[in-house]
Amino acid sequence: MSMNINWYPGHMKKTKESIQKNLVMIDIVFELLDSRIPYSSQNPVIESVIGNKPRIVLLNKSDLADSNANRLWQEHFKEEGIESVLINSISGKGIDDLINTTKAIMDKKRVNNARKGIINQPIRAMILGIPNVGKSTLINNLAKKKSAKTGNKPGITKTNQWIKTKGGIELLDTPGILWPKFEDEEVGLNLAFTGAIKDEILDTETLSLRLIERLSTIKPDSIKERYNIDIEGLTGVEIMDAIGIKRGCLIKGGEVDYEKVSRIILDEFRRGMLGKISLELPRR
Ligand SMILES: Nc1nc2c(ncn2[C@@H]2O[C@H](COP(=O)(O)OP(=O)(O)OP(=O)(O)O)[C@@H](O)[C@H]2O)c(=O)[nH]1
Ligand SMILES: [Mg+2]
Repeated sequence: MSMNINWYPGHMKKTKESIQKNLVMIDIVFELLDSRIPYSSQNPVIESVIGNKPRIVLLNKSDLADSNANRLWQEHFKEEGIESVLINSISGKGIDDLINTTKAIMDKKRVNNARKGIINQPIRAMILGIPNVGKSTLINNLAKKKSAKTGNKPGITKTNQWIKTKGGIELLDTPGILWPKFEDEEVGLNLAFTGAIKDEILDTETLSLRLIERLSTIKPDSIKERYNIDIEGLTGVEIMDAIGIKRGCLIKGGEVDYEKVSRIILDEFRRGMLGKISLELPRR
């Protein structure tokens, strides 16, 4: 599986350098991960990108993940000495927790500053994450009002570089887009299932078949309940046939339209219609 389409070594180097330029201005990094795949959705060299900057892991799309798995991931990060917060960037759930955690981490610095006579200094943060993990959605939710378009057109001054949020936190208005992992097939599939990488990586039918196979192993009820079919003893293709028939995805001659049924399965999974499903658990 080739996933190295948009990222090549020169691009990664430039990305890292431009993020590091911004890091100089900030106090803390909000590292956005997908709660369903916290391992697969983490940039492979995040530590070397941010150096010793404080960070909080934001387990985003937590509404789509299994709540028990969410808890296990939080414990996992805690064991690694990393603060994590469960977030739903659309509803804003978890944002208060994020603000409180940020303040707690930065409190030492605030006390030190106060000693030096520096008071009311805002905490400055920036968001980092791989494509599609929810960076823009979170920025919009944190911004009290819709931030003005700045862009890099000539004549438009970048005045809105910092977005004021609750609790005296200022957020850099442009997130850092990091490259995803592309070392193994399992990670690649996880990224593709959740929509982090484009469907072109793998044809839709194969991707959907792999998802069905995965779900029938980790959470067979998700398929049974959503499509109202008994999948016991069925192969992946037979399950797709059954879903195709249920959904009327048929072409002339009564054959199942695999393209159509594949799209339905992937789309419904990504929108959480098959339930709250975590594809990864912390490795022990
Ligand atoms: N269910 C759910 N969907 C989310 C959440 N956060 C973001 N999304 C959805 O995920 C998709 C991607 O969100 P964006 O905010 O565009 O992601 P991004 O990281 O800015 O993506 P790029 O700009 O491409 O790097 C959108 O369809 C969002 O609505 C969340 O917490 N829960
Ligand atoms: Mg974006």
